[in-house]
Amino acid sequence: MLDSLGSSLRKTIMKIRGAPIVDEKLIKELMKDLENALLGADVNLDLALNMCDVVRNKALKDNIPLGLSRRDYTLKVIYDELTNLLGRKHDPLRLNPNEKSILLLIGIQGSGKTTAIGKLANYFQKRGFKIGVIGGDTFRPGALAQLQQYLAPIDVEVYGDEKEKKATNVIKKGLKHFERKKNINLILIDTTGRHKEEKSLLKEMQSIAKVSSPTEIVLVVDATIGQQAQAQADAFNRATPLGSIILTKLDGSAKGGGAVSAVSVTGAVIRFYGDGEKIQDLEEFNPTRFVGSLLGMGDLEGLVTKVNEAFDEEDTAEIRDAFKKGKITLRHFQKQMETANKQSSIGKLVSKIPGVSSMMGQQPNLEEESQKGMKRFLAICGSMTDEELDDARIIKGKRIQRIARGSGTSPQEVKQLLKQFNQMTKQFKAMRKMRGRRGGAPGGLPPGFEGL
Ligand SMILES: Nc1nc2c(ncn2[C@@H]2O[C@H](COP(=O)(O)OP(=O)(O)O)[C@@H](O)[C@H]2O)c(=O)[nH]1
Ligand SMILES: [Mg+2]
Repeated sequence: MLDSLGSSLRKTIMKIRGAPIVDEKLIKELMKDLENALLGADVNLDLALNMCDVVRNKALKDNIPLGLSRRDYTLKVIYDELTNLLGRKHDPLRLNPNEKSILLLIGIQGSGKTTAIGKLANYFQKRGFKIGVIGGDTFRPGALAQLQQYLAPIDVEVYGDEKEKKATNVIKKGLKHFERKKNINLILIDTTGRHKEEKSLLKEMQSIAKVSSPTEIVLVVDATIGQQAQAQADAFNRATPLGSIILTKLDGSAKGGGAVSAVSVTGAVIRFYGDGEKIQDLEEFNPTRFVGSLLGMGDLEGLVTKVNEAFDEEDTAEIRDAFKKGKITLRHFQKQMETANKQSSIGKLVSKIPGVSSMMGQQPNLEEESQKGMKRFLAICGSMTDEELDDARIIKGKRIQRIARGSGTSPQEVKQLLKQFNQMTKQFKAMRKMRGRRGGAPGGLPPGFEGL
């Protein structure tokens, strides 16, 4: 899944980054791509269409936060909605090392229970737990040997009894065995799961849960079944409040996206996913990180944080209000520049995504220049008093000298900034008049103020 869904999503992202303009036509096209990518991964049709609708509406209709491009905003919306689709919240499995925790693994035959037992043992051993495993699969010949063999490299004790045919008996005995061992603080129980469907599986679960009082019951779901996982997850989720889910075989499955979204829609918690046959092939399921790795963007989490910072509704509203009243001050410009400053670091983050900078045909020198100008502007404003920021007209003579000294610039540079500011306010006033005449349609706004 990480390959097929990931690569089609990455293509979509590249398209956004590479397009000369992000307009309605492009967004429509992107939504078609997104839809195909999701359906190709066996995501349920309604879920996929709904997600595309949300992205389309947000990308086209939302007020783009001040200082952000529609491009970055659209990217963030896609990221958010994918995260929503694939997991909603991050809910890691936290076990108390001072208690004996018991995890009971259930799941249909071949779903990957025994493998998951080994992976969990390895995972928690690395985190300082002392683990005991109970081989509760009394049905499949050689099941105990498979368990012992898989666990051999990490030196974990496996309790089993080949002669005992009743699973609940083995489990009872195993629990007694580990009860005596004071240092063991995590017991993992493997089960048979010779079932092909949920009903009998849940019955078995109930009888084993009765004799083992597990801390958590973990349903192991094979992700290659795609959106069919929903029925299993749903029945399980309703049967036990102790439940969580491990999705296996996400490495080999083209339908993984369908499985993840189908489980997530039931509200069941996915704790881990398996992405290989080896004992270390277990990942904590963190939706944000998961989507990040799908999109092949390690930096995307950083991007989202930056975008969220830039999305300061209050500031936007305040500046919009000032603009309406024709009362733009240097302080508004300062805020605007601060936002733009944040945005340019977003641009930097985005450009770190492999291949993006060449597609955007970036000119590093130009960016550096504007960066310098922005820094200078912010330094000059930073040396002004509140009074000056609110009314630039009073900035003359000695004040100019003082501001230049305080900001490490020259009086010429301060004057230059004031001149620019005057020109801007004139432009604003002219625009307000035009806007009034045209009945509200905003004309072309000065750079950086498009979001107003
Ligand atoms: N590629 C891949 N194979 C897996 C994964 N988890 C389990 N398997 C394989 O799936 C098969 C069934 O696993 P097993 O643990 O015996 O399933 P059980 O019947 O539920 O105990 C084995 O061949 C495992 O190697 C996984 O995350 N990725
Ligand atoms: Mg097994």
